[in-house]
Amino acid sequence: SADWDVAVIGLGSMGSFAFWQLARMGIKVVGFDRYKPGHDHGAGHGESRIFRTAYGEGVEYVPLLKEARGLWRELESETDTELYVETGGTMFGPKEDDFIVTVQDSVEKYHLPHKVYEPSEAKQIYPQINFQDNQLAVFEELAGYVKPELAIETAVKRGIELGGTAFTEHPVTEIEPDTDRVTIRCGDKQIRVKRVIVSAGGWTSKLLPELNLPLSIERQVLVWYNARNPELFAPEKFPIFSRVSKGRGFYGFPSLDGKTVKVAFHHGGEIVDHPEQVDRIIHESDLAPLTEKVKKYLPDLIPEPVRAKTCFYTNTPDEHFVLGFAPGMPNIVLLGPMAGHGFKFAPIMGKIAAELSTNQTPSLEISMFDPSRFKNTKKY
Ligand code: PYC
Repeated sequence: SADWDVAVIGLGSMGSFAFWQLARMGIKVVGFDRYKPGHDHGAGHGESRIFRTAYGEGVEYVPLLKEARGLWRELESETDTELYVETGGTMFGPKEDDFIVTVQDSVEKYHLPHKVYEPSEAKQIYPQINFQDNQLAVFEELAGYVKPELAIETAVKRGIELGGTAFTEHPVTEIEPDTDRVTIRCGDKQIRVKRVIVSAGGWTSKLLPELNLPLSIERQVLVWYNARNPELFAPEKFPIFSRVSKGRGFYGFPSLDGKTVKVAFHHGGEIVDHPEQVDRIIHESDLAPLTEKVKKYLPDLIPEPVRAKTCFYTNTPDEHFVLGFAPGMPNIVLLGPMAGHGFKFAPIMGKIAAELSTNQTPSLEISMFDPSRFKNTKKY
């Protein structure tokens, strides 16, 4: 017999939500994390994460996002905790950019509340952003930010309240599937379960090296700048934004503390093999290029960084997520990695992983995330 029905390995951005969903379904669930949920060693920290539904990464993501938005609200109301603040969002970049074109396709196909502006009109609405002449701006209403550390802690806590067991600061060292059960080793603990959800982010390849997943870990740096007039950047007045460009995007948030504004580059970071190799020291070379972007696009910020933190993405070659049964391992569900744009989806991804691990049909279409699509792809 199995001690628990389902084990979730990694109670971070995705696993915390799978843990909550399983406990909510009345499943005997056990979760493990090498750190304390809400920690800053992985990819689930930084105080704010973007939520948006007009999705430049693919129109197929929109139904998942609509469902995710509802589930964010459900966790909030179950726990009486504010986790998602809807500020609206603006995506802007060259008119012909694929991302901007797909953002427009998604708002049209799914009738998402939005407006499309030329730069001069956009500047009148958000004078805090210096939109450039060749750019188009799409404003969407169903966008804002979520609070990553608080969300992870809240999902785990709620899962425990609903009957889940969590072993935190317990690194799992081995996952061994046999015909109808999976053995998990963690220090001197050894447990057997029916199904395992691996939501270990950057640690996935270390836990399941035999899958040879072509993942790469990319260092990112989050930087906070003081606003000259913080009122202008209050969440009621300033949206999340994403300046889209090929290669290296630039994004930011309203002020959460009434003083500073967080901005960062999207991609363009150093690639390493393992999360522990991510350089957590901040260098002048991390800050200077971002400060140039601040000067160009956000002239109301004082262009001197006041705080910075590192983080990382675990990328896939096609930049789409991983969600589905591990190839050749019918008792193991891979929940991620999420290729640097997954946090907003955590509640729906967690729910679908919970469904897969309990033999239910996934509530939404996920075939584009099938882990077996990398069969013939080498690590890059
Ligand atoms: O999905 O908008 C996003 C995002 C920004 C930085 C990382 N992901």
